[in-house]
Amino acid sequence: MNSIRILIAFLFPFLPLIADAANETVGLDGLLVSKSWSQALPAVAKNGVAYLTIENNSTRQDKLISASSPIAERVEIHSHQHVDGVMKMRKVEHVDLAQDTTTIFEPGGLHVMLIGLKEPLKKDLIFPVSLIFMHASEQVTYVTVR
Ligand SMILES: [Cu+2]
Repeated sequence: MNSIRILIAFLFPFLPLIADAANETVGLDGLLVSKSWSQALPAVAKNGVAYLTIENNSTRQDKLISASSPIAERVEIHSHQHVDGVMKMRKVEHVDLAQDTTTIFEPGGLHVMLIGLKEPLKKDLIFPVSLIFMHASEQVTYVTVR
């Protein structure tokens, strides 16, 4: 069954059916990526943002070190910080994922920055984002636009 899903996902990367099946992915190393979503944006938008949740139930601390997606030219990991009373986005080199913790990427906090969108973020679109960790193997999460 899994190999069929992977084959279909390969042939139709934006097919909603597959995303439903794969919305929660657990790596062999115990990292659970879930609740991946993005905000719909006008077609003129050049950049978008994705949010997700990472649970580290593995036996060691880990780090998210990078991300990529076919929907954007470049993907960065960002945080929001108050600088002189103004919220500013800042690129972070990695996100620490301590053992037995849940890290939530959410509006006003950590987010996956999609720079140079190749396709508009229309409601109900689903696109893959690959997450690269220091220890755990790479994981693909399917982001739903809402
Ligand atoms: Cu950002």
